[in-house]
Amino acid sequence: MLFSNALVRTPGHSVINGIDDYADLGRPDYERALAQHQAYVDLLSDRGVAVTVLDPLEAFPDSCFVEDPAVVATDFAVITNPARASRTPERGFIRLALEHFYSQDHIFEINAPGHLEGGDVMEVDGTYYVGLSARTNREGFEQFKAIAAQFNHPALAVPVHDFLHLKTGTTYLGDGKLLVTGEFVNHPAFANFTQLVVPAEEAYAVNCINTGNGVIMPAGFPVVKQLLEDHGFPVFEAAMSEFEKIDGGLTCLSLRFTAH
Ligand code: CIR
Repeated sequence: MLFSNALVRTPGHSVINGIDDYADLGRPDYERALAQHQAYVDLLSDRGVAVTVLDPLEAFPDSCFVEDPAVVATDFAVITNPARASRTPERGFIRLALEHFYSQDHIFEINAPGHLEGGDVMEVDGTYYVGLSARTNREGFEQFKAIAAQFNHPALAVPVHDFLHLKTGTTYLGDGKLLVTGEFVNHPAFANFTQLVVPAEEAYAVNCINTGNGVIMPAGFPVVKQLLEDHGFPVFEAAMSEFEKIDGGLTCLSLRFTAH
């Protein structure tokens, strides 16, 4: 297994007011979002992951997307500085949760004028690719790079133009295999990877999680499902329609790490 633990946060009723900068699919249905979230937790648990479920935060509509206010590694955690004002306070709450898993001196912070969101951080075998996007600026990247360097992890910046986050357009499956779509197809930063190219009409499904015990992908994307199966990955599908409506992908709903 590639990680032993996952942290998730149950969506509150306020999830219906989540930020929607990209999708044009209407507002989420709360009850359906809750059911999809529970199914997501069950899928991770069934794959052998120990899932910690945090209480909803009604004041923060996007707080179920726990991937953004933190980056978690084996040896350290970084509390990020989400760029949108409605999300910035999530950092304090995620810190409280991570203090159960990391000692204080292994928890670092990104601070203004730096901004960084975890959706922009893709770890590839100890190297961090960090998207410079509408949510992550150069200063946030430089702060993150300095923290990662303390633990001998390199960090590389990758400009993101067409997606919310880096991982909205590419995710790493391990073993040199990268799912890519849109601007990341044949991108020079990823020249040394085996690229699994996701067609534009299934771009949402580029955001997958390899548990090491099967790949979890969004339900309803047959081309990507076949692509993953052709590369030897057992596939497990999660219904994500309500989170897709507010630009949330599969990885956004969890922080994944190996507790020690
Ligand atoms: C937002 O715009 O911040 C949320 N509605 C969606 C966050 C998605 N997070 C992610 O891709 N890591």
